[in-house]
Amino acid sequence: MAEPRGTRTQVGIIGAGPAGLVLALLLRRRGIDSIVLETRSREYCEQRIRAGVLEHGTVELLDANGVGARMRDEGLVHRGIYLRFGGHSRHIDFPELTGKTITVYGQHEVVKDLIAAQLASGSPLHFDVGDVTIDDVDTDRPTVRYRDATGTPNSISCDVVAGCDGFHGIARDTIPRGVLTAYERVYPFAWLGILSESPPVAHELVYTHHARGFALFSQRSPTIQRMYLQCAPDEDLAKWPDELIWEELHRRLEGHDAPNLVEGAILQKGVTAMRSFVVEPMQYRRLFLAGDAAHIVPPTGAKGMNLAIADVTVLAGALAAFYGGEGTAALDSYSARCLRRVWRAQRFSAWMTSMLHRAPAADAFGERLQLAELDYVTSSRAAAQSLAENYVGLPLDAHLGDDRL
Ligand code: FAS
Ligand code: PHB
Repeated sequence: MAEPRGTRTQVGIIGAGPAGLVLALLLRRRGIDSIVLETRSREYCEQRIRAGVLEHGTVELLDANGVGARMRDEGLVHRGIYLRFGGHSRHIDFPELTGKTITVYGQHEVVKDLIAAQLASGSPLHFDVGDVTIDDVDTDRPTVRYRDATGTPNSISCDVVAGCDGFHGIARDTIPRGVLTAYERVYPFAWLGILSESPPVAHELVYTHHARGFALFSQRSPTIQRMYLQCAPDEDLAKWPDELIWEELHRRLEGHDAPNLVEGAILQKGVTAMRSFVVEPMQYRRLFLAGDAAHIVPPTGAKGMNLAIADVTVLAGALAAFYGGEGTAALDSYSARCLRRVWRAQRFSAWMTSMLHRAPAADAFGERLQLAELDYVTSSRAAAQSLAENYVGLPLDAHLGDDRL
């Protein structure tokens, strides 16, 4: 076995999802060195279909940091969403309520753009690594050890390690037992998602509340759609032939002015579990957790990827202060600053989820409450503005600590 080759960098980044790649980009723009380690292949990361909605602040951040060109060309700028219930669709007008818009652009497209930028910059990004561990995390010089794509052992001595390795990564579990407190809610349903070659049902996203369950009609392009059906948490995909999926999507759209659902080839289908999860704190000594490594939101509020990017925006600023000679105050407050936004996103995502999904144990009273909530949020400006400001996203530079009324 070859001797482990020792490398040194300022920030070791574990994971090449939106969190890890945006962090590497923001650090590079500040002249801070990092190395990104990713267990999967480049192809896998670029083909993994996940989120689809970019908040206003996320779009601005990607643009401002030189990776927004294709997003601007191919992304779909949306001025609102539809909430469909009782057989009617009601529009929430984002610019009218917030002055902002969102952009529909697949997460895998964002990841492609970020990987291309990272590789073009010459900054290290290693795919297909294995056996990643974080050692000496209790010291000011943690070491990341891993096997590279050839199986050769390597080590990286860092000032700081960023755990951007998602919900199933190793960074969170590196933190000693007893340090973290986990908060979790697992929902009694999941989403059956498809990617189809078909036209959109409407010009913007349609979230539907229906007695048979929730459905979401999202988009990727004028010819590729992303749609979801609420299903059981242990749903057997084999019991969902294409024709049954289309039949159920039609049924959950039925009613007045029903949007026009045109069927087409289903290119991909899968079941996504629904959970809310947060660990506190999001840091331990020189290890900082960001994105899904620290929190998971149900996708109903389209927050997951945007929250990951918000975390690393805070972390990059704190690291710039640290390397700029301002000490560790910003690093020490990283977790507290992120968690205020994380819990605001958790609240919004849980609220959207409870308002729109049919809980298995739902009773008639509960369904009437949901319809009252939907009626309120589509007929009260104050309620609609609350939904809109959370959906388009809080400004990334919002210091949530000083916004109390
Ligand atoms: P990610 O999970 O994206 O990235 C972590 C990376 O770390 C991965 O590439 C992984 O391979 C790598 N990794 C793991 N362990 C490692 C190790 N030991 N060493 C090195 N690398 C390691 N959000 C929405 O807003 N809308 C949606 O519709 C939506 N749909 C989703 C569907 C699915 C199936 C899943 C799992 C998530 C979905 N999400 C959705 C949430 C998703 O978009 C996440 O919030 C987003 O990917 C978070 O980004 P990261 O924190 O970078 O984590
Ligand atoms: C998506 O396009 O994948 C998407 C959009 C909005 C959501 C969740 C997922 O709330």
